Amino acid sequence: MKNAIVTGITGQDGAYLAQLLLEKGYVVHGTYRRTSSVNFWRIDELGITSHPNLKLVEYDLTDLSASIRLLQSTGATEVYNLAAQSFVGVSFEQPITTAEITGIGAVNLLEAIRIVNPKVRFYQASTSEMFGKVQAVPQTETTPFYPRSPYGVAKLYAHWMTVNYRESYDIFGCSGILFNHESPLRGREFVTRKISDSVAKIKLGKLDVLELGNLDAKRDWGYAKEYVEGMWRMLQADEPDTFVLATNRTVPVRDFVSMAFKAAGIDIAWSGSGEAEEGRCAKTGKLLIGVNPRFYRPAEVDLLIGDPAKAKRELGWEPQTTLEELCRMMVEADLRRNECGFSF
Ligand code: NDP
Ligand code: GDR
Repeated sequence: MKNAIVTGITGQDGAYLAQLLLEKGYVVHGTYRRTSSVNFWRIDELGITSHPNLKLVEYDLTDLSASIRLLQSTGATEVYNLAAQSFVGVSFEQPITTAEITGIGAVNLLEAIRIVNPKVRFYQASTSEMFGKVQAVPQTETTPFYPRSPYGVAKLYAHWMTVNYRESYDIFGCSGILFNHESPLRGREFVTRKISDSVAKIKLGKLDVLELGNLDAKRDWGYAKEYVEGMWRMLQADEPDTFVLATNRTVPVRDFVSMAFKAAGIDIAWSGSGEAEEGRCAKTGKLLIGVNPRFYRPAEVDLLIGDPAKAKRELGWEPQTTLEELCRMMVEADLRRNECGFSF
């Protein structure tokens, strides 16, 4: 039986990846942090929390000794490192914690692999945030990096350490440079889910106005469930490598907002610009969207669009779900949840 570790099982990708691996017959050791109130709502929603092959393990990525014991006690042959302080906005407020978890944390696992069993295959959750102030359009595996946040810098360190362990110690380390991927399981601090949840609340009369930051930022948004399949394929390849997973379509935040309201049957009319921009219901004129500079970042990533050609060619991976379908799926899920008082 195949035996894998998934760090960050309480997160969006960890939940979907655990589900995929269980479906493929793996024993999955899913790690979660010890907190005063552990939160398994995602794996609960996917119905896998009590799966006999899912073993939940308390673990903190910043602890090297815990990383070594995790490798020893599970005997896993594949490690998917999805755990991170993953919110870009918070990384400006907590740059050192972000470096310790998101950067050094990955090296703790790489060291544990080197010490316990160098044959273990390792997936590092790298990110399009490493491209930051983009040096080429679209971005590929060879586009130069220029991160624009403490998060992006920490991820770039972890990315290069993965490449370095591959080249220095022959460790099967793959780096997946994944562009934004969303789903109904996305955290509510991220913009797409903040939007889908707020649209549902406005539709149900539970919220008046959705406040956002930079509406001009453009992102290449895909469906998370499809992206975890790409992670798995990377670790099944003959050779370890670096791959971009993306949709090759970029859309401004503003258009995603319009799309989400449309999915709830509301057309938006936009006016103004910058901090004075607003969106109103095209039919009633009611104010629904405003800009609050509180949500601006000290440095922004303006435009991301990835070219997943290498993943298609070498892994047979390509995205299937359109952004319109994804957005509708998220709004419908949040309408259902808000109708019954769900709060995550
Ligand atoms: P989430 O924020 O939803 O999940 C992050 C996970 O990491 C949570 O389970 C969290 O646990 C865990 N974690 C945080 N700190 C620690 C720690 N010190 N020790 C152990 N676990 C910890 O992220 P996603 O699922 O969206 O993303 C998965 C990975 O992919 C992340 O590394 C992210 O940076 C990266 N990525 C994500 C992209 C996306 O668009 N979603 C794109 C590119 C990369 P807890 O619940 O306790 O907080
Ligand atoms: P991102 O995702 O920073 O790309 O990182 P996020 O959804 O937080 O922001 C996307 C863009 O939307 C703009 N924005 C807002 N963002 C948030 N969160 N809240 C707002 O109110 C708001 N208004 C506008 C942001 O400025 C930004 O330009 C995500 C994370 O999952 C990372 O872990 C991952 O590596 C990258 O995607 C790829």
